[in-house]
Amino acid sequence: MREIQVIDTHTGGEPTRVIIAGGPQLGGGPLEAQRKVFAANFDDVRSAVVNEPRGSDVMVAALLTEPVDSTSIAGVIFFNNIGYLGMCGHGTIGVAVALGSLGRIQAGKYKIDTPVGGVEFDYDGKNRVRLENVPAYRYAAGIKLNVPGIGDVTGDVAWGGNWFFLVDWPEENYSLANVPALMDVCRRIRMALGKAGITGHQHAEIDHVELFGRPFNAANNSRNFVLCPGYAYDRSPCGTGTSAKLACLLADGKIQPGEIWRQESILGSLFEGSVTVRDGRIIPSISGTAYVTGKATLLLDPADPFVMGIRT
Ligand code: PYC
Repeated sequence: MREIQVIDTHTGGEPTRVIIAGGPQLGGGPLEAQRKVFAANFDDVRSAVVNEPRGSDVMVAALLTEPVDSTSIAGVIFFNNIGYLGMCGHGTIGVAVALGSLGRIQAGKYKIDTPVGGVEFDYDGKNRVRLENVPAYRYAAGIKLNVPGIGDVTGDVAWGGNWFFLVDWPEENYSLANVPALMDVCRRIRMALGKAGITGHQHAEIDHVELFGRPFNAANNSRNFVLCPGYAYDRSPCGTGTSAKLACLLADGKIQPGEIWRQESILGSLFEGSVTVRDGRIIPSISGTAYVTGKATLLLDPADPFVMGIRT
C-alpha cells in the first residue's frame, strides 16, 4: 500500500493540499523541466491526490521539490483536477501556512521557485501571507468576442502567473445562489475564446476566465468570479487572477503603484493587492490568509479499482 502524507489548508475558502512526504521524485533542475517529468511519468499520482474519491474538482495541490535557486526553500508545482498550473496565489498562501504549522518555517521572508519563476513571500507566523508574484502584464486590451447565447463581450487578456480573460460585468448577480449562471457565462466565454483563436503570448491557451462586479462590502473595490481550467470555480479571489487584474488596472491608470486594491471573491473572502514597478516590470503583491483543515495519510491500495482517482 503506497502512502502519501498531506496537509490540507484553505485560503479564502479555496483548498490546497500540500504533499509533504511520499510524492514523486522529479530529479531536480529547472521547475518547468520538473513539471514536464511530473506530467510525463507521474500524472496518475496527480490524479490520485486531487481527484475523487480522495479529492474533488475544486482541489488544488502542491508538490514540494528541489529548488533551482539556492536562496529558495523549495520548488513548488501546483496541480489540479486536469493538469498543472504555472503559479497559484491561494496555493502559495496555503503552502506557507502548511509549512508554518509543521514548524518548517517561522515568521519571516522566504522564496519558492515555480515553473513560471521565483515567488517571495512574507509569513506572519500564523495565518497571514503576503506574496510577491512573478511579473504580471496585460497582453491585449478591449478584445471583442462574440459569445453564443450571450452576445458581444469585451475583455482583456492578461498574465498573472496563468493566462486570464478578464471581463467587467457589473450587472451580474455575484451570489453563491447564482453560481450555475456564472459558470455558464464563463464556460461560454472560454469556448468562444478557443473558437476565435484568441490566446496569450506564444499561442498560450487562456484557461482562466474572470468576471468582475460590484463588491458586497463597500470597503472593497470589486467582487469576482473565476473559472479555473478544470471547470471548477475559485472560492478565493484568485491570486494569479488578482495579479492579472492589477496589471490591467495599472495599464488603465485606475490604480497607482503602492495603492491597495481589495478584491472580494464570490464567497466574500478577501485578497489585498498592490503593485510595484521594478525595472519596467509590474510586480504584484497579494495578501491573504489560510487555515489548516487537516493532516492525513492518503492510502493508495493497488486492489482499489479507483486507486489513481476518477479522471473526468
Ligand atoms: O489563487 O492563483 C490562484 C489560483 C489559480 C487557480 C486557483 N487559484
